[in-house]
Amino acid sequence: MEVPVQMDSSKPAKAVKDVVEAAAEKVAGVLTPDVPGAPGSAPPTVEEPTTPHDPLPPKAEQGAPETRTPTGAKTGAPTTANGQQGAFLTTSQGARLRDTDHSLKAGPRGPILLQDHHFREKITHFDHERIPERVVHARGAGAHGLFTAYGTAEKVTKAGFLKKGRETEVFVRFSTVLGSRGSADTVRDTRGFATKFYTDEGTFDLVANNMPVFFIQDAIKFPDIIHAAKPHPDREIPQAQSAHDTFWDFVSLHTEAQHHTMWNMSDRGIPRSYRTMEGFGVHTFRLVNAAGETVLVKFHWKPKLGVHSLTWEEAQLLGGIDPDFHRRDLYDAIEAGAYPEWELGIQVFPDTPEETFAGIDLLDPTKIVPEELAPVQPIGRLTLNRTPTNFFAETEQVAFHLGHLPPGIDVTNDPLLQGRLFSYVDTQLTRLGGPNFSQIPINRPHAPVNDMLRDGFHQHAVHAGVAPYRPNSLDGGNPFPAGDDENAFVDVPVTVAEAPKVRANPVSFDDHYSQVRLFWLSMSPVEKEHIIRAYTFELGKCYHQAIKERQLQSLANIDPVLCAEIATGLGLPAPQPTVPLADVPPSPALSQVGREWPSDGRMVGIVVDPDADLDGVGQVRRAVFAAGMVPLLIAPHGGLVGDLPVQRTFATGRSVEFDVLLLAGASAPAPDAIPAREATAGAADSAAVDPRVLLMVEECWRHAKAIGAWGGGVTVLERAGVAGTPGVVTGDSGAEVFTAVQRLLAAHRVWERFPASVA
Ligand code: HDE
Repeated sequence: MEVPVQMDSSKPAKAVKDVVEAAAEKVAGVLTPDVPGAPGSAPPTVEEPTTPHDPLPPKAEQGAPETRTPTGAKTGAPTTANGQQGAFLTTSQGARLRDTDHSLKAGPRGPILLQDHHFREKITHFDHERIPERVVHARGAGAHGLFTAYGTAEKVTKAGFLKKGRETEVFVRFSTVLGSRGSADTVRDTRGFATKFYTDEGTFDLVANNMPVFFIQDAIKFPDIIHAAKPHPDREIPQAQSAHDTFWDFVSLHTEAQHHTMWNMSDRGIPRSYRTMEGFGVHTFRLVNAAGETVLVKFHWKPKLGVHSLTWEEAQLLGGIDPDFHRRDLYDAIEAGAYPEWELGIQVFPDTPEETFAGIDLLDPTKIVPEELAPVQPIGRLTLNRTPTNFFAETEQVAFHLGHLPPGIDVTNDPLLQGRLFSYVDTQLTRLGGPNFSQIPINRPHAPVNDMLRDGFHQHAVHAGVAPYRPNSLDGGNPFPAGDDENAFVDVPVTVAEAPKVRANPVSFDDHYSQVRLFWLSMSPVEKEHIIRAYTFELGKCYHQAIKERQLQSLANIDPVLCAEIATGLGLPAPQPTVPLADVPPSPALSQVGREWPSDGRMVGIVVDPDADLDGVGQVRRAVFAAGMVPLLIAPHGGLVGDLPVQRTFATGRSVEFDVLLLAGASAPAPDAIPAREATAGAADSAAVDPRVLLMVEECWRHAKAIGAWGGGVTVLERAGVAGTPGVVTGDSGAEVFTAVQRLLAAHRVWERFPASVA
């Protein structure tokens, strides 16, 4: 069927309606499978369905927690068994209902009767649908996956799930720290990266962040940093950001926070995607092997796609245009089959009584060990391949805890880690309403549970036996402690040096600047410039000059150029350092620029208009899919252009959704365009380009994204004034242009477009 595409600008509404109606039949069934993101597993009908049928299956890429009993046994039931059953509406007790739209009243105009048990059940349950959001990391998104061990850690740990070839189910929850549940994804913040490994020897939770250091060295200060960073208590603003006085008041007074603060001000604070973040366990952990030998380790997640960030302007625009950007990106990538992948690695250090490596205190969570000194050794691969079936049941109810450790992995005396061992269970008691949160489906272990813990709110288990105590004879002595050869978790008997009870830190914790300088010196010029701009923006948003001056003092102690640039932006003098500048070699591994990575799951915006080379566009679209990326067609109207389904219109599309922009057509102003300046000035312009397309080009250019054009698209580049500049390619065909931009995409951005002003 040929689709008439006429854009009669005098009757835009009618023209669009005609196109939509003509295309409607053709669109059904074409749009849904093309690009990820469609809600539901079947396209809806226009008419309200009237025939009862069983619930639709989940979407193909969706998974749910494996069906286990509350005590860890496999049930064999399908994962859909925890979902709603049957074709008919029922009460919560399974009685079928005839009507759920009218409350039971004393006559059509009368009051509601107290008798209406269905009304009361429905409303009461609704009234209690919300649970407290997490006190930190409230905003997050989770996915299921698989961890496959390489076996390279076998020498240092007896953990069974790290034995060669072992596959372990996992659930990962990514998060921001500061914002409320409904806050935007792309704010400047640290990201959580928490992984639950359902190992057959007990669950292992690696509760990590995308930054390797933390603001504080002792857990007792966690409420202080969080109270300072969260919105001000009087007006409850600003939401989900650190650009405010209380945050900078705290970090400038509390200089051990300076290292983490610089990570936040760097591009790491605004990741492009969860898929392009590193993860760090932060603390040093202790591994123990079958012979009882121990090593100290730091855990690292390395993303297959490289570490890649947004620009600050992209992050801000996305906060309004698509506050769910990271969540959508994660789920769309999985749905498109571009499964996010990371390698788990460890830095290994000898377990010496000093617990230091190369002079770095391994118990200080404000310090890293540069990879150049201790390489990250890969021990397994994580693949996220299923999205949750139900956000609340899985992402919201998942409960992580650092004390969820299998035999072979143990903790150290890092005072931050020690405090976390208390906090995570404690917080779940309130958040998940009682002590039985490990029985919620997403938290159920995949190992037999025999814990003698009993009763409590929401007890799902039906325990048999009469003697949940030890020792007993009434249950035949069950359950028994596991012997040395029965794979028990044994706390490593580390010697604790005799010492007075004190509220104090080791002296080595007092160096607050040398590693911040190390991070700064490791950045490429463009990354340094981003850091300068981030500090200048954040401090510029503070009201009080005293706080800015205090923070400038810390910056002077890190680097004079950094301090001077920010001081200039703030209109304040740059102070002199009060400590000698550390003489530290840079760690090139900390920079995210200068290498090339695969581009799976990246978004390719393709601007088309009805006069574009649609055959060429079709070929490029197929090539984009074949390259494991997702093409989004952007056209003057929705529906179809030729045979091709449109995903964005000039009105709904915005550059920040794409990693690269291709222009296949000349893109004359669409009927719903707010006229360009030339038109309002009365000058007829036959070569006019839709102003929203021009804006897309300008933004992509400013954000150092590759741009390609062929055919009529080349004139758009010329109108935008970017033709011939770095990273802007043209060619005779779409295929040729796409090949060229693919190469540019491997470096993430066209970095040379902005020569940085700092060396
Ligand atoms: Fe957390 N942290 N944290 N944290 N944290 C929580 O636990 C806490 C710290 C991290 O997706 C809470 O279940 C203390 C470092 C992640 O569900 C709470 C201290 C690192 C998540 C808590 C820290 C993290 C949390 C809030 C200082 C990186 C989200 C809700 C000693 C290594 C997990 C909850 C999810 C969540 C306490 C510091 C990572 C209150 C006391 C360091 C990824 O228990």
